[in-house]
Amino acid sequence: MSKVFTRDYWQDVLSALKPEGRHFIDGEHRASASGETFIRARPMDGKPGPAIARGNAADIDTAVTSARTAFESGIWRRKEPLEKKKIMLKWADLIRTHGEELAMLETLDVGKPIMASLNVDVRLCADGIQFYGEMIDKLYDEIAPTGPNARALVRKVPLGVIGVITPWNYPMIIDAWKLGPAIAAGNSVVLKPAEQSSLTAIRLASLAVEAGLPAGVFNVVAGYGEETGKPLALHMDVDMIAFTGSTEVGKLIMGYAAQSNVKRVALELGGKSPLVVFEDADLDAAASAVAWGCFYNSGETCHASTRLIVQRSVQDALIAKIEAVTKSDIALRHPLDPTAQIGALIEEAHLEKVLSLVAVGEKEGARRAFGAERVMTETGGYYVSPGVFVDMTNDMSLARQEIFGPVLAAIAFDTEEEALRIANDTIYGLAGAVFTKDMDRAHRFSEAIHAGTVWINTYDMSNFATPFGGFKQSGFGRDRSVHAIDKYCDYKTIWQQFG
Ligand code: TXE
Repeated sequence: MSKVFTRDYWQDVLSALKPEGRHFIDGEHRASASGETFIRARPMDGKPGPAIARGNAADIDTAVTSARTAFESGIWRRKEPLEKKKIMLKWADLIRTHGEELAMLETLDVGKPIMASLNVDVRLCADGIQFYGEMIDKLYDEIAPTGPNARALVRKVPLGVIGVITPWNYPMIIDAWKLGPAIAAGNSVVLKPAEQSSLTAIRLASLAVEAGLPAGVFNVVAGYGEETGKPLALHMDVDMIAFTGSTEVGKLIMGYAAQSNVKRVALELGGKSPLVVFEDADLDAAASAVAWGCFYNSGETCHASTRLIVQRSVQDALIAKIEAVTKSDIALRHPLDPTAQIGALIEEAHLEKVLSLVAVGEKEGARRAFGAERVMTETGGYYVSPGVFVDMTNDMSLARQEIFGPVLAAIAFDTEEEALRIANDTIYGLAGAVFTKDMDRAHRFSEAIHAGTVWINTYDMSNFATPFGGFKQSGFGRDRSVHAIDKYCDYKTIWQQFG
């Protein structure tokens, strides 16, 4: 019989939870060298969360030394590929077995609905570790063409120590996107989770060791960006930083890499993705895609479809359908309510940022069609209802700035050229979509939108086989797919001469 998840059930899981907030370094939990911790308000109700170790440069240094020692010893990278694969697959299984616990830790930190944490975040995290685990014994090196008296091996070798800095919106999924390929390639990792969401990263590390990953291969140092992320990115013994976060901090990371040891950098940054709807489109399908594409995870999604670019003749009809879908399908409720489709925003400061951007938008002349208001104040926590603004032009701040909340900017167009110009008029290039029944136009458009992913007549469909990442100021380097492994490796030529 399948389990019935009720709010009481999840409340019991939460009551029994004992979150571990210490770093995970060299195979064990450790307090900060300074002894300091910090506490955040829980997004779901504003009550104090668990104490988290407050890392600094000393903790980063210890973790990097542990990662370097593990790498140089060869204890992981020189292991038989089949053995490494078994460990990664066991790790993925342990993530699934501890799914409810991990889901609750994620919901506690982030405020997203518990059923989404369980069915989406935990599942995709485990699938990601499994995907890269399965690749380990299928990676071949190359032999380059040479003359008859030579043999040139082109080996793909791990880089060494990878620093991973992650955001708070999808902590477990983004961790897996980076840990999977980095560790499968034979590297050691020091992960610095966002200060808002440390708990699942710390638990993933202890589960990795339980699965058999040698101590030091995967370390987690919790803490603030300036205090832990910066020393990690400036560290002279870190070979690469894989970062997901804001474009602003992404630029700092490039600077730190240049100021220190020319470490490599891969950046997955912000977005302001266009979703273009032509008048011949299936408006019901488009309305559903727009609403889910923009409002899922309360809009705290880098590739959210935040700019609706809609042909003027169908604008009113489409907005009415988006409102209907949003109100009937996208239930905003307490995150422990199993019927919740969206929950709280990450923290009070972020809620205020979202509401102040909305206020600026209204001052600039954007008209609220519905929503985008603070709600559920009686529960405590930080809740904003999904909302849509119309009468907009693409130069208004609601259309240009990443809001990272459930706020859609709708901009009308008359011609295909105008739609394309508006779609590409952004500093970002993470994702985009076009809705039309004219397949010639769909393909023309999908080629012309400058973005790492373009969907036709759908939004946010993906799997592990497809690369994810951005053009322009959305960054560079791709997560997911077999190609993600390449950025954690370097080519090494070994030329052997005969006779
Ligand atoms: O991101 P930050 P924040 C966007 C989104 C959001 C805004 C701010 O618009 O509203 O960014 O979010 C670490 N050196 N995205 O402030 O600051 C930090 O501790 C080294 C889009 O949370 O970029 C965290 O681990 N590290 C995005 C990580 O960087 C530093 C997801 C991201 O934090 C650092 C998140 C420093 N000087 C926010 N300063 C996406 N692409 O999905 C901070 N960090």
